[in-house]
Amino acid sequence: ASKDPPTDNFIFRSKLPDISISNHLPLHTYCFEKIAEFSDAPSLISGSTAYTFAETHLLCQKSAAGLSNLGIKKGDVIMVLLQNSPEFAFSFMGASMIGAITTTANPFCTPSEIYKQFSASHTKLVITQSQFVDKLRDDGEKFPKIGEELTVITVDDPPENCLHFSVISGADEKDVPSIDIDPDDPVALPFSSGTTGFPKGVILSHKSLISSIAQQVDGENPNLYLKSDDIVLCVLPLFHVYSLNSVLLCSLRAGAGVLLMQKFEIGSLLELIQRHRVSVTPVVPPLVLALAKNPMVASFDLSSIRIVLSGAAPLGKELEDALRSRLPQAAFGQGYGMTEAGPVLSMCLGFAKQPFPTKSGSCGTVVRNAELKVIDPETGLSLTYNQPGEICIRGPQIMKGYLNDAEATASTIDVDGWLHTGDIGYVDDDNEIFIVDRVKELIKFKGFQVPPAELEALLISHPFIADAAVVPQKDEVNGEVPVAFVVRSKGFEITEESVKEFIAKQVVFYKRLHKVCFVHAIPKSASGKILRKDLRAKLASGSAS
Ligand code: 4UV
Repeated sequence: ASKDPPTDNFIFRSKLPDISISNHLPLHTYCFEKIAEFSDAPSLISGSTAYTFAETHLLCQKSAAGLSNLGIKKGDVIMVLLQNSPEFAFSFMGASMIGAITTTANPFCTPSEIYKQFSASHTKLVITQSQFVDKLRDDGEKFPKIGEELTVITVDDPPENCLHFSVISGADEKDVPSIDIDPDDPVALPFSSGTTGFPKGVILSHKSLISSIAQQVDGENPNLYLKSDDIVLCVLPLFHVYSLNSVLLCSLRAGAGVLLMQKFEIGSLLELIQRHRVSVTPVVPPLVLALAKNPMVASFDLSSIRIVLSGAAPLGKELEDALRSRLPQAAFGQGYGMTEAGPVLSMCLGFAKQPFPTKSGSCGTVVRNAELKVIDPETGLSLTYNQPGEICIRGPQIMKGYLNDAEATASTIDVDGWLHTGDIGYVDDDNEIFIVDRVKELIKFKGFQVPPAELEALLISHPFIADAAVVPQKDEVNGEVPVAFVVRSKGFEITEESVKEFIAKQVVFYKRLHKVCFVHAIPKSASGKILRKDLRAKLASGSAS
């Protein structure tokens, strides 16, 4: 149902003044706009390879030409199914340069999860690693035949019928076709379940991404001050919008180097921070936990770190304080993002060039050139300082909408342009935002999205299961874990272990069930909606078995 606009508006703004944002440009033009100032500085660092900004820009142009030579046209979708690597950036920016759209996908997803994104996005070409190609050949799914109907490019040795990345990165940059790009044209298509239901394609335009980057790193006093001598850690996966936007795209724009890591391993992470003098570390709460608690940290020199940004999931104040005492020289704070919001809603003002004092536990202040309000979820009326309610955001950075889902778009962005986040929070007297709860279905395991609707559909497909509901349970290490309430079909026996296994076979690791509680019925409202609050309360009170 579409949300009625409230009758009054109490709007929160940044403490930083609005700036003029060049969001009439195509994304790649904007990101590389100031490249002459730092063309020989390192841009992408991966293993023993480093690409300067000039080399990065050239390889993006060559990839654009190469994609075009392979028949990719304006409006086409390519899927980037990669772990963090320089080729991720070349592919994404190359696609942007020819007006194509990148759907970023998690290579650790199962074939069926990848197929859903592949088919919903109408992907024309896939860029991946050889180890993931078999997922695109899975018999259970209807992937087109590789080499005949589907072009698959690998960044390492290509398996049968695949092409090597050099086919695109070796093209002549002069072959980039000249394309007219409208600011409202889509450029990125990450998938998110939003406030309800299944993962959906989130349409981010050139204008929305430029606006979001500018809100962070542009202006005389940028909210997130990145300098050309910064090295920014890129350990968070680039298929997630947090890393894509706040790490890769912001660094390209600001001239900061990006240190790419394929996976998180505490020893190599610490060693790399020390060796490359990493100065900015965007992380998620489980990484804060590792940095705050792991004894190995004491044996490394981490004095180069000047900013620790945590986002994508709630961070406890105690944990924040614990890491602060280990890295006393660093500004520590949070960003609050949501894929649909472009993604950043708020950012710690302690990261600004002229920083403001901030409190631990806060998610920062709303970004500049945007409006934030907090509404009473019952009445839709907006609330003032210190009153918790649903956070809504409006500005040029938010998504255009969901791909081919007008209904989901209308229930997320109201007629006045406000995006309803499904997060409950308040704004304090210093304009700092505190998130206290989530009213949407979404579960976040280490910051990864776990959409309950997806797990519920899988559970109900089991012949021995009559009904099911999945809700989050708080967890010290992972933040939240998915727990299922299951009603057995009459006369059938099924164990907790077999339900867990049934799901584990079909989903990426972070969607696995941590507990199954058998019940006689799933509590539902008169209209048939699962009463998730009741189930969450049951778990929290320990009365669920
Ligand atoms: O859609 P999504 O997976 O998106 C994100 C994006 C996080 C970003 C992005 C850019 C940044 O610079 C940054 O610092 C963080 O997570 O999930 C959106 C939901 O995740 C929860 C909240 O419920 C969102 O609606 N969430 C995100 N950040 C926080 C958070 C936070 N700091 N504290 C609590 N919950």
